[in-house]
Amino acid sequence: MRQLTAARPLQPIDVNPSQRTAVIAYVALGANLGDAAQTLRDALHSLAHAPGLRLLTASSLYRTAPIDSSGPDYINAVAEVTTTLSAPDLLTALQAIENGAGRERPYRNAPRTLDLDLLLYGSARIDSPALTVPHPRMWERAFVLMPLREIAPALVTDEMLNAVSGQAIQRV
Ligand code: A4P
Ligand code: MG
Repeated sequence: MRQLTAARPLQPIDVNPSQRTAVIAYVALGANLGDAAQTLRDALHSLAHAPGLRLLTASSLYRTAPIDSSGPDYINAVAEVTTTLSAPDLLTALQAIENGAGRERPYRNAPRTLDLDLLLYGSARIDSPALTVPHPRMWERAFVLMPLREIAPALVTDEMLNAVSGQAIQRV
């Protein structure tokens, strides 16, 4: 039998993302420049086909008045995905889809061709410089809560919806 030689230092195991447990995540989609409805449909297609992501459900599209923002009305929606990506890698994937839609960032809350925000990542609470989950402003916004309630009713109570009932929103 072969003798064991001196132990080598342990190497970190490179976990293949495809072997990670899948997590359910919710993504908010918003746009108010160009053909916003078509951009959101294209973004849902991208979410369905990006590596490490599967689209489970998409809400209807909603026309919404800008909140703390300017320009034309927004089109908003929420998607439920399952992913084997870590939360930071999911954010990177979302930003790649935004960039593919010609997203520019002249200033915060500027009108945009496409914004993809990570609302929830399983039950994770994340507070890093680049990523805060749950999204800190999601509970203040009808353009998030209405589509989220449509696809995940257990996550949005009547009280939450009542709190944003003054915000203009209409299902497209
Ligand atoms: N970041 C931190 N946490 C997150 C997260 N959970 N998801 C960081 C996504 N990004 C997150 O985002 C700025 C930085 O936030 C990123 O670099 C990321 O590391 P951004 O998309 O480049 O800029 P932004 O969109 O101007 O900022 P943000 O925070 O997404 O804006 P908000 O607060 O989400 O507001 N009105 C209507 N009717 N519909 C809208 O969709 N959207 C906004 C954007 C304002 N008003 C709106 C709408
Ligand atoms: Mg954003």
